[in-house]
Amino acid sequence: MSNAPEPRSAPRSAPQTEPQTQRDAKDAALDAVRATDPDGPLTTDQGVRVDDTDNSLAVGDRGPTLLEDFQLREKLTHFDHERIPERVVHARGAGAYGFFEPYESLAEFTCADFLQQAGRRTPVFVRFSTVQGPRGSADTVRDVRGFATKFYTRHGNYDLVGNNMPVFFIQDAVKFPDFVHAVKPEPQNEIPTGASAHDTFWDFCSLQPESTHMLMWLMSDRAIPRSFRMMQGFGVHTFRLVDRTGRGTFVKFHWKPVLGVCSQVWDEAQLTAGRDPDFHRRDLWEAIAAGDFPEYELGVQLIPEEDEFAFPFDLLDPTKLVPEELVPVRPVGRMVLDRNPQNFFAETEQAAFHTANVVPGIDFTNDPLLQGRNFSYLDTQLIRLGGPNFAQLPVNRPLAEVRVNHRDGYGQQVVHPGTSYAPNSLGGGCPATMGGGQLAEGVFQHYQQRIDGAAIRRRSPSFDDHYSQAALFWRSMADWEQRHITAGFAFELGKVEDQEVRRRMVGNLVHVDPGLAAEVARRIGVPEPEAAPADRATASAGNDVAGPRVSPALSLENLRGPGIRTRKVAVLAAPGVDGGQVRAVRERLGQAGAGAETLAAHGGHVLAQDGGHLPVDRPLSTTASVLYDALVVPDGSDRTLPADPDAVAFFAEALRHGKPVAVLGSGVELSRAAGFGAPDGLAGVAVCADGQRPGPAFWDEFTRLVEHHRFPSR
Ligand code: HDE
Repeated sequence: MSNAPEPRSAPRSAPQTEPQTQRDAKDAALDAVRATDPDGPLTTDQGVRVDDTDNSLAVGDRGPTLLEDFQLREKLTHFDHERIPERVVHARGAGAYGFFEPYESLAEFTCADFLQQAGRRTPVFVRFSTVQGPRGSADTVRDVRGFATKFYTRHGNYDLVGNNMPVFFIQDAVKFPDFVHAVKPEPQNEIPTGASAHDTFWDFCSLQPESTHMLMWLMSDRAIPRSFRMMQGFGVHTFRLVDRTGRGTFVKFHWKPVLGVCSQVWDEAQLTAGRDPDFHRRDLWEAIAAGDFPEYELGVQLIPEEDEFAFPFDLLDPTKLVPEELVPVRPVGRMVLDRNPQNFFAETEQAAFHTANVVPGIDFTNDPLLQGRNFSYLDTQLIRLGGPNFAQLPVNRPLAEVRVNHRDGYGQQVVHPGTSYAPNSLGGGCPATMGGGQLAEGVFQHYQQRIDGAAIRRRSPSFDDHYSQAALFWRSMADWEQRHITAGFAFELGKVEDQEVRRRMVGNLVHVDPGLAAEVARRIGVPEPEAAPADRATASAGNDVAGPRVSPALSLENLRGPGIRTRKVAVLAAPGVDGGQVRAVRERLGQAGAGAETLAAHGGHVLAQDGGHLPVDRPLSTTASVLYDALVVPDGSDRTLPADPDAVAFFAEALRHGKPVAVLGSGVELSRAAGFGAPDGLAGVAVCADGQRPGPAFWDEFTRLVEHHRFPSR
């Protein structure tokens, strides 16, 4: 007998929580494949209605199951084949739909249709990811984050497949399998998951000094973002914009989050991985569901072709960035993510990005990493998505019309009538190519590059300088960022068993900064390396152009966003708490766009000082300070809070992780119980003394602290 509940009128597959947003063309196009009438009767794949899905067809009460049970066989067979290979890198990710709109026309530089008109919206799908870990790994590991955007433009799909760091580990795609084999878990035991702190990774990097610049980013707090909504994105390579006349302009792409760039601190990230391994995925989903749509500004660094050799590095070298002090980032549009997918597998997992998905007006350069990627992404989708028809999957389908002579293959969805070759006369010569040269609207024309040279296997000498920009990055960091980078190296190399690898890596760091190398050496117990030859800070690429000594645009200190929108604040409560204060702080934070949650020893309500019942959002035992950005300890809970180990740990952890804290009146007792005494004078802590009323000035100060995000100097 089945205990199945009665079918409901509203099926669960429909998104329940999402606010209605304006429907765009991609959303409307997906209607054609959305399961219709999911609350109708259950059927087989063949549409035959099923009377019982709980019992197999068997002989008598206790007899064998019959092969004849086609419903059982279909159900098991489909289940047996549910899994597809995960992405070989970037396996763990989360996606969202939205739109992009330019602020201005970029017609002066590119004929890309979606960049021609201010305010004209193009639907997008974005997938964020980690790199090393498998699909089920934790979100908050130290790692690079993928930031891949598919623009469904009127002239075909354009994919900007970037990362949250502007450089990469290697210069040539031929090294990618080596690099990935080294960073992935060790082959004998598949340890560690979602981490680069192991021998093979550092062995490779120590022998491959071109990775040094990227390692500086990886050891910095950029590798432990607070959320996908608060990290930058970069196209990494130098690409090329092409205008209607065929003129090219070099371009670097940047995404800047409107909320500012915020990171976790290392210990916090580690604890978060245990408390909520889905921390980033959940954050993205919940923000969109709540209508707090993540927004990023698209910026471009434009470099005229004649300036190709005007830099102290090679523009084709993906281990180099173009300092914003040399070429400012010009904001050209914004992207808003306003719709969660309805089915993770169908949409996010089956999304297939490809660097070679370009549209008229955007082209490649000879960056050897990019050239290899242009092969690899299509190739990997063939195995991952099971054949050549993955572009027909709903999430990948362009909004532009598709007319091809490709035929057949696994999972072909299109019923093509007529001929499939060119030239043909029987099909009326269709589909025809457009021809017509540069001016033909919407036709892809390859940038006409003059190339002449011998086929050689040799890295360009202009790629030789591996340390100048690593040193630039180091010099551009605030003190606390340098401390975190040092600690990052010490942690990772401290996990390396092979002493020679440790020593060699520290030897590389001398070229970045002798002080950094010496401190890391001391912490991991290897001899301090000899000083390097003079710092070649600005020389390279065969020319004498100087770069900046520091680049303030690289420091997180300068990338904080304005306001406190979407920050999460915990308010601790216990019997006797000042209920009015709790309500007031929640209201204030709400007005500023932040979310506050009241936490107590148990769920339900707590009895406040004024006799009122204060609703509790979560019991303390089910949550942790690492899941919040700031903490408020109101007046009046001093009788029980300081004796509650969960509350004491919550407070101590928030302080340790440099989070903004407001302590009001007798709330100070919790600070004492946590071993911090009276916390006056601690950076990032606002204290309202016992007997005083927190006025607007106090709450303004606390809001400023929350805006500052973290106080790592504490
Ligand atoms: Fe990727 N990369 N990559 N990569 N990459 C993949 O494609 C590859 C590189 C990036 O959310 C794979 O569909 C090579 C740089 C992102 O689906 C694969 C090289 C940057 C994603 C692949 C690189 C990236 C991928 C694995 C060196 C930043 C996830 C599954 C030549 C600019 C996209 C897949 C998503 C995924 C190859 C280097 C970003 C195997 C060969 C540099 C964001 O094709």
